[in-house]
Amino acid sequence: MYREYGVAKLSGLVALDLVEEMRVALDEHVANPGQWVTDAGFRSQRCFGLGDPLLRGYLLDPVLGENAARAMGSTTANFFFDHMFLFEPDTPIDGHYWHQDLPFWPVDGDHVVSVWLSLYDCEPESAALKFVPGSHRERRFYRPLGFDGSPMTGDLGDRAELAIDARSQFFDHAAPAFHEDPETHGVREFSYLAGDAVIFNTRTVHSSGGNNSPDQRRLAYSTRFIGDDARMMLRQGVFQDPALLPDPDEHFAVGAPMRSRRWPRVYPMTSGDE
Ligand SMILES: O=C(O)CCC(=O)C(=O)O
Repeated sequence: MYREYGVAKLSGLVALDLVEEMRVALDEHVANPGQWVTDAGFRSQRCFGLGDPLLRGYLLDPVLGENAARAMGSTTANFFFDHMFLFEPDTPIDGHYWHQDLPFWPVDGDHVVSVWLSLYDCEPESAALKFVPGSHRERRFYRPLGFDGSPMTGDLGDRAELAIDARSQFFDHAAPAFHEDPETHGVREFSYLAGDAVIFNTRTVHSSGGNNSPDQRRLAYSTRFIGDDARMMLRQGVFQDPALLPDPDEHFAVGAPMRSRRWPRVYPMTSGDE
């Protein structure tokens, strides 16, 4: 399923008692956001979970890592980063924000995967994540835009000179409005119960349609993993999230394997690991 469609459902991934504890933990981070926050009508926050004992336990759980490794077809899975998305009730959006994740990130490869966990029940009307199955097989990316549709440019600081001309990796346009003709594009909608997840290739096009429910909250927590073939990459002229670069004292070279103390091995565990 995952290999063919670039997405697969993981029903009941997390038990309800842990879901409830995670809601509380995530709400604390919503109230006290760290550095990496975006508000586009809905809240997106990333790279905060490892400092939180409860969330850290979830993010580095070897069972989650094994799911990721098996889906990717990789012998290993390293944690890459965590990313929370919150739509309060009645947060409609104008259209969709169809996108692939990989071109926003300083990484390349097929072994890059996300596990998107829903902390509340959600339906397509209440911002359930939907997908364009098979879009991970397209070797080019749509031009990345911000969640609000604005163009994004990246400031890579000292590392800008390492970025490569990646124009051949991109179409010259952003993702089409797949929701306007869902049947032709085979758009796959899912419904989620709290604790359900989807695992998806970060080349697979995805979006929600905003939260049109007057009373249903939508909170999701994505965990990103990297596997054997993931390589460091910086692309000129597109946003390459600076939160995801290795620490400044660590070696960075385009094409090099992903090695950083920020990206701990989750699967397989070796003795001495957490
Ligand atoms: O939860 C959302 O609405 C967006 C999720 C997403 O884009 C992701 O996890 O990569």
